[in-house]
Amino acid sequence: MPATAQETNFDKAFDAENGIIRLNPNDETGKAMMNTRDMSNDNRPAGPIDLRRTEFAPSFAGIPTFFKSPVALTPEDLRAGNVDVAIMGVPMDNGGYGRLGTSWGPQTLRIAEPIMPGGPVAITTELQTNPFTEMTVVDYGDVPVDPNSIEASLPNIRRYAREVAETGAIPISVGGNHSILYPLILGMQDVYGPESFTLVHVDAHTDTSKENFGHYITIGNSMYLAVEEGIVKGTDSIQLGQRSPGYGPDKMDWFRENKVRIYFQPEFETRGFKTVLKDVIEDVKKGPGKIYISIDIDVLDPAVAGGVTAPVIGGWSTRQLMDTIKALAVSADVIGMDFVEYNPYMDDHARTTGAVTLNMIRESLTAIALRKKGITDPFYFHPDMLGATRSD
Ligand SMILES: [Mn+2]
Repeated sequence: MPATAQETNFDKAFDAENGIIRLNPNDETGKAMMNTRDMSNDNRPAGPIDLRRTEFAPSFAGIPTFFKSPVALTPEDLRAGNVDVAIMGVPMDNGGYGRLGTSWGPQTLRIAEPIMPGGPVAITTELQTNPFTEMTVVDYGDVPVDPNSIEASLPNIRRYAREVAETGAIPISVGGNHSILYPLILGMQDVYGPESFTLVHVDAHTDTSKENFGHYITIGNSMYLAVEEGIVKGTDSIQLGQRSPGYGPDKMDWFRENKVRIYFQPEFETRGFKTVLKDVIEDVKKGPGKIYISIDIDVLDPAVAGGVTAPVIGGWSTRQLMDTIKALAVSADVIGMDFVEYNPYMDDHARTTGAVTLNMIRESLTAIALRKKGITDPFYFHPDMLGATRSD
């Protein structure tokens, strides 16, 4: 029997007049992809699972996890292991426009460590601190996302951020595109309350569009929503490194009206990087004392990190980004971080951007460990790095 007009998928899928994209909530393949599987028959005690066969293996060997960290799959694993930091992938792509490929970011970064010595045995030389012995760090696997829809992925991203934070662990989310910032900070709000933290957004783009192409949630509006929806105060919304085309006087009015603390790239160039960074730290210190840091890797210059969705000229050096991460993460209690927009399909054959991104995640782990040790100087280096080994 021929289907009537109302019964075709063509009619069911999209109601253009009302702007409604419909899904089938009963589709079993969708549930299998998005819902947590039943682990009751796994017969294992709760706690992190070490997948290493040997105490040390070079970066290219072994089962890939972030920094060869143990794996945790549930909040019970995090609690049983007293986990400090849970690194989780959020393999969300761009919803269909731009240079696609960020969904492969997390999996690629798990094997992006460039050289030995890698993994949990390595100390961060400049800071003489090993984050993997100072803290318990795990790979929390990936948040189940719907590759067809940013919108349909929002609840899982928010829930996973919340469930990690509820255990007291810090979620470090690895994108994936920047749309994930909105549900991630909603997860933080669920645990810590509205306007309870400073949000620092390091990015070539401002991500302050109201909407994009009729869609409420895209790669370009997390920072707009963070302020407009009262997740953070305007004065606790700090933006660093913005320079991409497309922001005219109307957007400047929005920054002024909402008292957003935005530091456009020309200010770094004019006043000097460290001078501006000192002001940023003063802003952070005026805030609630908790900080969420979102790093879009495209803040870096395309010459050093071109493997991103939307490269913008005139960007940061790796040194500037690592110093910024350290300054921020030792100046307040980090409640969450993300590293987004790494796109392995746009990377070079040496996977330079991937290695840079993974190194930056490592810098953030070390900075969090520094603060736990009581070091709060935003420009700290270990004295041995500043000539102390030469003194008699
Ligand atoms: Mn960006």
